[in-house]
Amino acid sequence: MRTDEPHPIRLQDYRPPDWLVDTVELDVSLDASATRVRASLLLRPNPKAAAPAPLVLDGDGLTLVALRLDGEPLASVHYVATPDRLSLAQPPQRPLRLEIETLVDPSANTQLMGLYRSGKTYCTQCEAEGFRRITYFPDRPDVMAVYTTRIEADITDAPVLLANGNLKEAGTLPSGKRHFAVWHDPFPKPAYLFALVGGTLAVVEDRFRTMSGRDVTLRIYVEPGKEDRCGYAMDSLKRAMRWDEQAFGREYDLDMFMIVAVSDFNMGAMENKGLNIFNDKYILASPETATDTDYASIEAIVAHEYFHNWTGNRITCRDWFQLCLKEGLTVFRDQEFTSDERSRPVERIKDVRGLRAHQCVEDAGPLAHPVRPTLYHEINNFYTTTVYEKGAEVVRMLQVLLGPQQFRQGMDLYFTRHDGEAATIEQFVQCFADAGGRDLSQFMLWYAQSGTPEIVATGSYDARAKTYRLDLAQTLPPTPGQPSKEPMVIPLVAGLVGPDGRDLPLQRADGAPLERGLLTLDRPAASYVFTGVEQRPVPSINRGFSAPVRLTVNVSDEDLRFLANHDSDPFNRWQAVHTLAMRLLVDSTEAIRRSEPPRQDPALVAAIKAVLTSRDLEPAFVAQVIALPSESDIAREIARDVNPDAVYAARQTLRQAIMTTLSKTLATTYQRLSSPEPYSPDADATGRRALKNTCLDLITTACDPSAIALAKRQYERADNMTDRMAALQALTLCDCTERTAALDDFYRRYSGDPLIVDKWLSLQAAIPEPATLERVKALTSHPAFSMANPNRVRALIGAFAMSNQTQSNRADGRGYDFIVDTVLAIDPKNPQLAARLLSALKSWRVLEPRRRSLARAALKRVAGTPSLSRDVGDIVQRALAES
Ligand code: 0A1
Ligand code: ZN
Repeated sequence: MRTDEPHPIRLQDYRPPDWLVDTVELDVSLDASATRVRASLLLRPNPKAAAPAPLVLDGDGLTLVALRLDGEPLASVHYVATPDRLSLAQPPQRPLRLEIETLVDPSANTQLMGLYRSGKTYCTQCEAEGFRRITYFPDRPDVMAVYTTRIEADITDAPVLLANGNLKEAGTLPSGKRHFAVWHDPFPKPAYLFALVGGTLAVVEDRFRTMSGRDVTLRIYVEPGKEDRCGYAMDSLKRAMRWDEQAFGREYDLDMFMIVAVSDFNMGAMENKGLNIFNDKYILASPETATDTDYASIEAIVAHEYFHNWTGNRITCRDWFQLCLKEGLTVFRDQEFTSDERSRPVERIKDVRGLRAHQCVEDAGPLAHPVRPTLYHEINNFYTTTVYEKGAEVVRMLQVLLGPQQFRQGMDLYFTRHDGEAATIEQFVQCFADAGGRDLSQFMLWYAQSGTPEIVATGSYDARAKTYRLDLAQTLPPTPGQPSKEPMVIPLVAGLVGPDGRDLPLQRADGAPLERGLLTLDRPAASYVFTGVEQRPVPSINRGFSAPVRLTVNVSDEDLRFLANHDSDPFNRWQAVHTLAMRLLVDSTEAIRRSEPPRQDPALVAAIKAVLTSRDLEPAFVAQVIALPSESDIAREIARDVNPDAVYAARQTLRQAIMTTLSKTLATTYQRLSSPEPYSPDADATGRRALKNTCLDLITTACDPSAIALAKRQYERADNMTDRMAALQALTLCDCTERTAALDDFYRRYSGDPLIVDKWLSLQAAIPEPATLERVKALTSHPAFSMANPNRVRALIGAFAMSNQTQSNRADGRGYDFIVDTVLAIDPKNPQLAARLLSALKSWRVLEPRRRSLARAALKRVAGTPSLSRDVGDIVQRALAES
């Protein structure tokens, strides 16, 4: 493990590299346990660095076999090679060629970083610091080189040989047993975008004509036999390519774009230049094997990786602190793509729900960090929802502030000004400052200050003066390392909704209209007065979630119900119902803890009924409205002294009230949406299924026999995985014989398909019953489970830790013990996976005292374990730190 490196790494210590690499020629001879890698690097001193400098190359667990300088073997007095570093103390200060031979063992690589095997396939993962596990190299993103890769392998072992760029040459060696392929990527790139693949793979091919009329070959490589499950990924890729041309003027730049799907992968996918490597979960889909959610993820992730070609690859990051430069921006772009392909309001609601469920929780806990961190111990731990999703929100705010046209001009400027460079956030934001002719220095605080800003909005109507006054105040809570903060620039899109449901014109005191309804709060507090307001309006603030803040407005429940019916902004229409439900659920949770009866709110149920029966709303939107705040949403709102059992009980009470009061409406909606049409993954059909299955979920709340029969019927008759899974999920939430039968049947049907077995594991891990812990433990010995496969671990143990609030937070602490035992078992093999699992415990401080101390004890046990990986060590240190 890499323990001897100097840590932490700080942004302020950034220095340009001493040496640059112009070209890399790699010759990789694949072998299961002894792959020989010959790297020939053309290096030169960096004119921007202080010369003369030693030459220090990064390594990670490497064995040096041979070293030559300018064609001559280098005597051992001239260099020092350790597994982690190759250094030449006094290299000649001129361009030089270094030839390095290393031996690596892909079969022994359980970290899934560098060159490893997924099944029998050889593949690589180099982001962030995996290339140094293949050869010695200045493994930092500001060293960009042109790569030529020759791969050699046994023909039977690896008939397909792929690397970045275009295929230059291929052939069989004289023995007839081995063959080779040479790939050349003309675009200079950082080492983290390098990839190669070798194996027995089937290919699905298509074509795309770019806007300038060039033909690009598109290939998706999968395990043989799975070719018929690549159609949706290919279709998504072509739509993403077209969209990037239309929305951003960005064209693909190589003759070939390849995707390889593998079964063992630490993350979702990787944007290696011209050769994306994917977790097969995000490629393979057919109506019988994938749910609507799977289809949507495939579309979003294929697009995300493709969009990286411009935001990440052509323009990369100067250093890893700038990770959000590529990730926040690319998430913003994939969210925009999905909004254009599907329903914009529904996507916004889903994205914000995700942001609140994950990012706001991270921002409120011990792992909070700025969108651009300034210090890290282990960069792998910064592929976070803050860098990705909050990073996307920050880009979105630039768009809100500048308006769509100037925003696009800023993006164009960024692409022309920085193409081929390794850039910084300052350079990115400067493009928008230049395009918009404005000073964005205060805006930079969004990158530097962690924590979710809290906004209090107080509105008051003066009937005599016909004015409406809005007082806004912002505070930013302290976060680790940041006890006090500066006021931020907060773009709040607002409207005043008149009694007839229409927006009133927003006229400032000086008579000027408020452009785009945008209030920009850039001080601790500000007041806005609107004139000519004839009747008392209801304020609708932060429309479309224009700023990622926590907003409290002094509106009554009655006003919220009015907004739920009338707000012209669909996001705030959804938000109004969500806020009403949240108010009730928080009150009820507190009542239950005091052993009092939970509060009932017939008016909320009536508001839900109004949405359910409204004919002008799209089903996907209605599904979002009736999907109540989750248990973790409620816990986040309560924020301290949380008892997950009380939260669960409060939520169940509201579900029961909806189920009993609206049983007819739910049943008719369910029936109306049960369509005999063949399955299609398009947005409309997906929305109808989402609403139907949300109704089913409510109908089965009390597990009464007729509801169970309905779920059972849906399970048996389903012609697609979405409906079958939804029915199985409803059944798993009821302790009944039908549940056991359906779970057994599901396994029998799909035991040969690991991605479907994952669904079976996740459903069982999420059952909110005390027996679940033993069930999950037993499943770890099931033949279908493997601790070595990240998808299996996330499906079973990740689902237990992250989506089962009552059982992972059992009052006896055994949930924490189990999670921690698993983390410690996985850590020696796959530290990244272990660290991610451990971060499920990050919110331990919000729990009620008993659970809090049990969770702390479990974390302390991790902290006290010798030889932790840097990944797990870093998470546990931060999780326990007193801030
Ligand atoms: N850049 C990828 C995410 C990614 C990061 C690290 C990985 O290695 C374990 C793999 C993928 C993305 O944003 O899609
Ligand atoms: Zn990405």
